[in-house]
Amino acid sequence: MSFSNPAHRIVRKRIAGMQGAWTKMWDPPGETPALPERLAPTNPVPAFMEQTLGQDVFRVDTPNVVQRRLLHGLTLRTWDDAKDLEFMTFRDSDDREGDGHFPGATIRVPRGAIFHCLAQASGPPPHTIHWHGQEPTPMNDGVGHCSMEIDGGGNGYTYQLQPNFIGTYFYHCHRNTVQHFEFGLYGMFLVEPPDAFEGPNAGGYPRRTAANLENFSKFDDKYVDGDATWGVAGPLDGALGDPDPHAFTVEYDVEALWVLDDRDSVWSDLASDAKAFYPGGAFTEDGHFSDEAVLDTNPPVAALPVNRPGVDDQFPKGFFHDFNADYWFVSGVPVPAHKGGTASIPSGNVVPAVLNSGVAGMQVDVNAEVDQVVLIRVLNAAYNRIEVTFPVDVVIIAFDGRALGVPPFARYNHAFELKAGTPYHMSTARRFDALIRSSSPINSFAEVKFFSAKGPNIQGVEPLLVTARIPIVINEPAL
Ligand SMILES: [Cu+2]
Repeated sequence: MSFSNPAHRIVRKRIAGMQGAWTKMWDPPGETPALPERLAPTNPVPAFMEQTLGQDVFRVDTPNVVQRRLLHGLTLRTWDDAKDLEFMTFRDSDDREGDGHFPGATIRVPRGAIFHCLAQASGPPPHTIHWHGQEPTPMNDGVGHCSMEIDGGGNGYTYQLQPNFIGTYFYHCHRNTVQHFEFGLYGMFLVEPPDAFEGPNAGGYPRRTAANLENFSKFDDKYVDGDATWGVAGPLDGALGDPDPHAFTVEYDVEALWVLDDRDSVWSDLASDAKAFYPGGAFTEDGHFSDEAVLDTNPPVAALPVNRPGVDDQFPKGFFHDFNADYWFVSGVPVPAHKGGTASIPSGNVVPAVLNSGVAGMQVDVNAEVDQVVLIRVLNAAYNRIEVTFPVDVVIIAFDGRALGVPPFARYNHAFELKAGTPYHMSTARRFDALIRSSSPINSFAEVKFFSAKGPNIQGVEPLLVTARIPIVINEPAL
């Protein structure tokens, strides 16, 4: 096949005259419209954070409302001191000190709360927040072009949804997703039992998550069974309207977050600005965006405002079809390996409470005690397919946010044991929740293999790019 063959050229359609079909892209509203379904928010977590962390750290501006500003640039030096990587991050306006983190702060919310998130942007380009795996109204779904996009001109948009399934989700900008998600504009969204932010353990552990462990007796003392028909919504004791908030949940002592990600540093070099691939302006020969006319190129390129969408657009040459990861991360912790290598992340990584909705002690690498229940939440945020292999038998209790064997999905699946050494395959954006409860000490590693997104090579082999090792240490209890 030859690209000089005219038959292989793809004709680009002009969109001049089609602005009506693209209104949300060109002129997104800056304010939250008056929606008939809008309810008063009931999320207790912002107030909990203010109370627990102190107003010097976290001060609520709008009661019961989570805030996210998109986007803040963050430059991080690579582990090998070879390059600066540009990240796109959220900032929480209520967080007095925070200035953007990779990945974004984890949002925890009790099941059933009316969740509001005020999302503010500083576009153009506009942004969205997509609540991956939640089921909001279309206006609140946060998919670019298909729902509200947030420009920088107004007061932002308040997303509304009610999370109804306890589990592991994430949120991300869904505008120019190949760039904005890939550059780090995402965070975890964890749905917890309705009473998760009440009582003495609200800011720590143990906590509970959804599971059906009726076939796994080693969790019997930590597990509350539920009604096979009613699930979490109905009566255990026969009293409709008085459901047990812990039906079909298990108590866990230790929580670890494995957000598995990769970066192509060439993308960072060539599209360091969110305006890359946004119409308007011009790109210099070295690929950098300029609001000014660029006169040193040959021929000179005038930077024009997009008064006539589809006519004035100027885009750089594309490269987002060609992803070549060269840096890898586990929940923001660099994997110190180059392509083809194997390396462990260090031990002792703990997520600060301000980045975990006020809950202190969430781990990355696992450090637990014998007989403790360890919950590992795994997200594949990489562009590539990955495989996760544990050094110990684990029980997979949930997949993509939905707990296996828990009504209303109980008839179609069940929690299952994944034997030590068995690779678990994941494609992009997928999640699973795994439980470990070991009766003997462990000092080992889980392995995460990152494979090329390009699929099998001509020999039929899918290239392995890098292997990350995550420490799993389970000790005898300290005396
Ligand atoms: Cu964005």
